[in-house]
Amino acid sequence: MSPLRRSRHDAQDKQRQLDRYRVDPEGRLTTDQGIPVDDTDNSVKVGERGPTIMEDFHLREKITHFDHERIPERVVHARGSGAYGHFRATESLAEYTKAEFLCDTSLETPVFVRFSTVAGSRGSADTVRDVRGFATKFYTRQGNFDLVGNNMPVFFIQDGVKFPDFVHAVKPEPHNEIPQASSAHDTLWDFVQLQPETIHMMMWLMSDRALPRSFRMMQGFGVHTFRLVNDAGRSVFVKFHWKPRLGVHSLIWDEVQKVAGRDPDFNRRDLWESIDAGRYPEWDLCLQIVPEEDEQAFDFDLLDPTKIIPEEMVPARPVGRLVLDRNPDNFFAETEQVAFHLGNVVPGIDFTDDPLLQARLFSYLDTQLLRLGGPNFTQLPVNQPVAEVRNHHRDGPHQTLIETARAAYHPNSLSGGCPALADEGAFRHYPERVQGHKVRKRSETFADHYSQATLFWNSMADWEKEHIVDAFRFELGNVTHWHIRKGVVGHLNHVDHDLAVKVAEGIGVAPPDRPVTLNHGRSSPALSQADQPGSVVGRKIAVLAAEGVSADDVRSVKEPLIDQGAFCHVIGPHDGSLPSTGGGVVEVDRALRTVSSVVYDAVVIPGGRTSVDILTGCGDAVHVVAEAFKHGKPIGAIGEGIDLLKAAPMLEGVRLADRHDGEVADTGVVTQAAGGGATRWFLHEFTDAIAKHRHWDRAKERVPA
Ligand code: HDE
Repeated sequence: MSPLRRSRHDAQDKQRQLDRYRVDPEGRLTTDQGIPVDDTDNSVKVGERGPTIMEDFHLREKITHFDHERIPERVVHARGSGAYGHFRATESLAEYTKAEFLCDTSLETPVFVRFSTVAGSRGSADTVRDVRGFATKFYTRQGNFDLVGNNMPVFFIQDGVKFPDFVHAVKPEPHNEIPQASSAHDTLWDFVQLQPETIHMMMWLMSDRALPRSFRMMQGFGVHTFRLVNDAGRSVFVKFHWKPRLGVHSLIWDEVQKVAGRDPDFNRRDLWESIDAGRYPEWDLCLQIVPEEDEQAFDFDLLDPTKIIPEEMVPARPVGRLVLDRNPDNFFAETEQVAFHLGNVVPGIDFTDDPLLQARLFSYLDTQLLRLGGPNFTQLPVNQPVAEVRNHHRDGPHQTLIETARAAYHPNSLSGGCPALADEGAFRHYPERVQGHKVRKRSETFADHYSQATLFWNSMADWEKEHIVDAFRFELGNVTHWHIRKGVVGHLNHVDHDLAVKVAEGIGVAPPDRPVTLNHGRSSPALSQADQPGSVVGRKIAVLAAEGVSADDVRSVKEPLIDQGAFCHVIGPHDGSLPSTGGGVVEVDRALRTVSSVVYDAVVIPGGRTSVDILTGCGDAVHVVAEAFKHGKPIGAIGEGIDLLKAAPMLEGVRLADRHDGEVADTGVVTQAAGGGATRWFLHEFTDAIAKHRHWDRAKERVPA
């Protein structure tokens, strides 16, 4: 079979597997035993007002099943959402690996990806300050490969034995289970000040990376150094990166707190709606490859998961493309029951001695046994490989296979010796040479906890630095023990003196009077979120309108934005339609009371005298504009719409179009004085402002929001 047909085959196989388990919602109601049921509203009683009888097997079965509907939530990464898609290599990596899905550019490998927050419970809000999980299951022809990564390239600890300590510290405090899904409390920062290996990761956690605008706009990282092994048995070290086609973009702190109330499902909804609308998110798989002989070539240890390899030292080379194009049918069956395991690797991909990675190899299978109730969870449709599975495992809870072979052991003669051992294509562990004494110790090469935290700080744009300082002030401002606040400031003084002073000044701690370590001055531009690629695809735009709005202005903005892939909602004072200038009507997509500026990426105000007068007199509408301005979002106004901007308390220093100056774009505020529909200039400037994501160079401090 040609490779292309084979690859279609794999995707179809996965689809067929999933289809086999789909339950047809049509047909008549039955019990689990298939017995028809004609009344599920009344239990069987002795007389109409009498006691219910135990004999009612439908009642008993229905209630019992309900009582057992929940499984334990993941101890970390409990809240998540997932999607199916596919991966295709864009160049052959046969020089480095024998993993077929990375070598054959004609293969389309089906995948399931689950994104998650880490600390919160299943019902917590999406937009909390946290790391995001980015776990990918590749259903390859050589078996399942799970790349279980995060949206930050480093981790809090260096050795897996510290993981329970770290998780206990960041989870809600044990006496009152407060705070939910937040790191702003004493136990986490106590752990941080006593465990300086956390500092680099804390810089990432305090940065905007912890507040992603969308899963579609998030990078992913394998974090650990892995190995690739080629056909000849030669190995190289590798770091895995996912780079989103839409660029890396974030929300800001004031916004995420409001979104958590307005739409706690913000990121989940965004992923779902984008895929539903055919705006499929895409990522490039990029690899940093390091020859084995360069293992010692860096001033950090490649095995230390609190370190990155700066991309300026080893470029991240794009080698493949991931597309997510299908939402699951059933959240529990698929997204909740998907079971990732770092130890699921295919021939050509292997582990290193990173002590965090090594502990993870144990943890994932162990946790699935508890969470999914036994060892047969690989038979669940979402977990089943497309590769054939044959072995001597037998029985266990929820066994669905009906094994027909008599011999469940190897070697055997009764089943003809089957299944036979693989002769080719078997996974063979890389024969790394290891020698040493058994010691409970950490390598000296793991001792530098500050240089890369400084590198991160130096690489930030001014506005990113401002957000980091604000985040430290907020988090430490919630810590009640002063020695903890002081301890953290002490560590920050090793990262950068200016940072330590600014944080200290905001939290009532005496600022350090001199630096302990001199800032090395190095930076890595790849770490900053400034100058990211951007686009209007999947962006949500609010069009503020009321009775008497200009239908031409609405249409001329909405249609081209939708054509370019944006979601565009007319927000009106109420649901229904609005009479417009010119006689027609404009349909309202969302009533103002059900939304807020924080769930949109940009706001535009069409003209129409009456409409603008109504909006100017409406506090909620004025607030939408002021808040969008405060959050750095693009704002557009046409004709009389400009008057609403003037009514919002924000115009200090912003230039607006007037009769002499018909079109002005200033710090993301795009205005066109003439009505009668948006001009090409307006559309170009406004879409460009949306693609830039946010506009930080505004005087917004005095704007209340
Ligand atoms: Fe995990 N981690 N982890 N982790 N992890 C889990 O597995 C664990 C670590 C990551 O969407 C658990 O099925 C240990 C690093 C993701 O289902 C558990 C250590 C990275 C997900 C577990 C780590 C991750 C998990 C909880 C330190 C980034 C969600 C439920 C030795 C590279 C997967 C589960 C999903 C989930 C253990 C550290 C990523 C308990 C012991 C580093 C994305 O097994």
